[in-house]
Amino acid sequence: MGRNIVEKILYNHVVEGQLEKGTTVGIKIDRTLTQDSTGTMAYLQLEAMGIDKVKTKQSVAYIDHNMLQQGFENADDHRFIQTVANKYGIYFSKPGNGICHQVNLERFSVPGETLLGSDSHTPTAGGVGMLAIGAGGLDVALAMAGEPYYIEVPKVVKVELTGKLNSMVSSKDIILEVLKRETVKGGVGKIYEYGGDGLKNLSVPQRATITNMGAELGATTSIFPSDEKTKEYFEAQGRLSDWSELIADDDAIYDDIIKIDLGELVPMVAAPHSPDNIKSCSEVGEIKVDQVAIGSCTNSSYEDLMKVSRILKGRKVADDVSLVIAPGSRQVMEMIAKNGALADIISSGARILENSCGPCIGMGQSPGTDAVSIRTFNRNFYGRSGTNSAQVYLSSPEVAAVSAIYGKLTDPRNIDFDVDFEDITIDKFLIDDSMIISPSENPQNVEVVRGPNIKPFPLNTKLEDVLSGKVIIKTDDNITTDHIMPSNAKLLPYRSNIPYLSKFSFSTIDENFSDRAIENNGGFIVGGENYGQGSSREHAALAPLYLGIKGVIAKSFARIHKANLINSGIIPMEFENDEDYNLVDQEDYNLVDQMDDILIENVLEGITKGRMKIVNKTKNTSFYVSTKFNDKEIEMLKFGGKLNSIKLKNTAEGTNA
Ligand code: MIC
Ligand code: SF4
Repeated sequence: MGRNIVEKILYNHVVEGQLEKGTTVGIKIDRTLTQDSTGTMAYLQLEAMGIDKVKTKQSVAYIDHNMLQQGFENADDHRFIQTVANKYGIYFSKPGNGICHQVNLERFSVPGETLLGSDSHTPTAGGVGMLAIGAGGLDVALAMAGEPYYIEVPKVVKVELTGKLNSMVSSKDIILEVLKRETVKGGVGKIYEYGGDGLKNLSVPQRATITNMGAELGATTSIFPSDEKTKEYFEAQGRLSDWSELIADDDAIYDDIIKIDLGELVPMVAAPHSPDNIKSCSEVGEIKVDQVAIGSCTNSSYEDLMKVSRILKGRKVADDVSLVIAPGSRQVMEMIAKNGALADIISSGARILENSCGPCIGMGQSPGTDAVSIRTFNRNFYGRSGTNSAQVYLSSPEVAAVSAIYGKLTDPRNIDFDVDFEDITIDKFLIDDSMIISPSENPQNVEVVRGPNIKPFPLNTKLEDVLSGKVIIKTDDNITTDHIMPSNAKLLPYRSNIPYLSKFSFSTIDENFSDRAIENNGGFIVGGENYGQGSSREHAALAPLYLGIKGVIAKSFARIHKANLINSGIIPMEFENDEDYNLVDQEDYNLVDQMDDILIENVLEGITKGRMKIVNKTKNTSFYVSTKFNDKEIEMLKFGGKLNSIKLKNTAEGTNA
C-alpha cells in the first residue's frame, strides 16, 4: 500500500509505539528551534535536565521576538540564551538576523526530517517537506536532551490544489480559503498535506505562507512535497546537498480530501477577531484604513517584499495611513536594499522596522483607538495588537500594499495602475551566515550569564486525590493563549518571571482574574470549545499554575496548550460528549457559573479510568467530564508535571513542596 508524505516521514522517525490512528507514538526529533520569548524558559528547563550537550542533529536558538530593549530585561535574556547556546552545543541566530521561521526556512530546513520548535508557527518549514511541529518549551528542551516527542498519530488530510492563481490573488488567499472551510478548530488532530497540479506554480516561500498559517487551523502541522520547485529553492540558497525528493506514492491513502481550484480564488481577508472569519475584499467593502503592517513569519519573504515594492514604486502612502514594513530576515533586507526595492519602499513613505516579529506580537506599532489595521500576519485575536478596540484584518501583501496607497481596503484587482510581478524570480539568494554563531568548542569554559529578571519556573506538587475550589473564570469558545497570558511590549520582557507575569493572566478580558485566583487559593477554569488555541507559550499554563489553578474544564482543547497543561500538572478535563454515554443532553457547560464551588473526589482513579465526576456544591448538581490520558500523561499528572515526573518517577515520591 502506498504512503503519503506524512507516513513516509513518520515511518522513518517512530521510536516508540505503532503507527495506528488514535494511538500515541514517540518520534525522533532531528532538529529543534527556539525563539527568545519561549526560549528563556526552555533553556532553564534544559539546564535542569543535567545534560552536557544537545543530542539533536542541530538545534538553533533565535532572537526575534523581544527586540525592544526598553529596560535591561530583554538584553539580559538575549545574553542568557546566547551563553546557554554556546555551552550546550546550540547555534545562535543573533538579534537582527531575522524571524526564526524565515531564517530556518532559508538556512536550516531539510526535507524529510523532523523539527520541533517552541513556537506554534514552526510548521512553516513544512513548505519544503519537513515534518515541523510546534510545542511547549519543555517538550523542545526534552527533544534537545534526546527524548522522543510524543504525538497522537494524526489524520492526514490531502489538500488538492488545481489550476493557477489569478493575477493579484496570492498564496495567502489559499490558506484563508482553507481556514474558511475548516475553521480555527477544524485541524485539531490532523496534518494537512498539499498536492495536485496547482503546486507547480507555487514557489517555496508561497508554500511556506500556507504551512505557516496552517497553525491557525489548530493542526499538528502542514506539509508540501519536496519537488522540483523545492530543489530550485535549495539551489538558490546554496544548499542543494540538503535537498532530496519527497513525494507521496500514487496510491497513497488520506483520511479526507479537500479540493481547491486556484483559479476560483479571489483576494480575501480574515476580519476581526479571528483568522477564520474570512470574507472577500468586496464583501467587506472599501472601509477606511488607518494602519497597514507588512511582515511577520507569514509574509516577509524576498518574493513578498519585491511584490510590495513593485506596488509602491513611484506612488505614495495615503496621508492618513501609517505603513510599517518588517522584512523577515537579514537576507531579505539586504537583498532588497542592494537591488533598490527598499529605496522604492522608503520613498513611498513606508516606515521600515527591523527584521523581527515586531507588531505581530504587539512589540510596538499598536494601532490607535478604534483604528482599522490591515496586516499580512497570521493572527488577529482580540487585543493581540496591543489595542483592544483596534479592528485588525489579515490579508496578503498585495491587498495590504494597495490599501496603504488608497487609504481604504482595496481589492488589488481593481487598481488603476499597472504592476508586473512576472520577473520576480531568484536563482541566487545572498548568503551570509555570519550572524549565526556556532557553539563553543570548549563548553566547560563557558559561563552562563543570568540577569536579575530571570526567576525560577514554578513547579507543581504531587496530585491530590480530592480537589476543590471555585471556578475562577468561565470563558466562551476559542479562548486563545493571548487571552490567557497576553503578550505585548510591556509584558514580553517578563517571560522569565512568572510571578510578575501571572498578575496579567486573562487581563484583556478580565482584569481581576489574578486577584480572584489568589484570594481563593486558586481553583478551576471553565472554558468553551478550542480552549487555548494559538501560541505555544507554556506561560499560559505556568501563570495559572502559579496562581493555584488545579484543572481546566472545557468543551475541547487546542493541542499544544493541552500538552502544556499536562506538562505543568494541571488537569485538562472535557465536558463529556453526552452521546458517548447515551445521556440526555445536560448542557453541563451552561450549568456552571463563575465562583461556583467545585469538588472532585477520587481524582487519581479518575485520571486513570478516563472519567471523573464533578460536584457543583453551589448548585447542588453534578456532571461527568472525560479525562482520557495515555500512560505517560497519567504519570505526569500524578507527579505534578513533566519535570517532576522525570525527576521522581523512579522514587514514586513526588514533591509536596
Ligand atoms: C505568537 O505568534 O503568538 C508567538 C509569540 O510567536 C508564540 C510564541 C510565544 O508566545 O512566545 C507562538 O506562536 O507560539
Ligand atoms: Fe513572530 Fe508573529 Fe511569527 Fe509569532 S506569528 S513567530 S510573533 S512573526
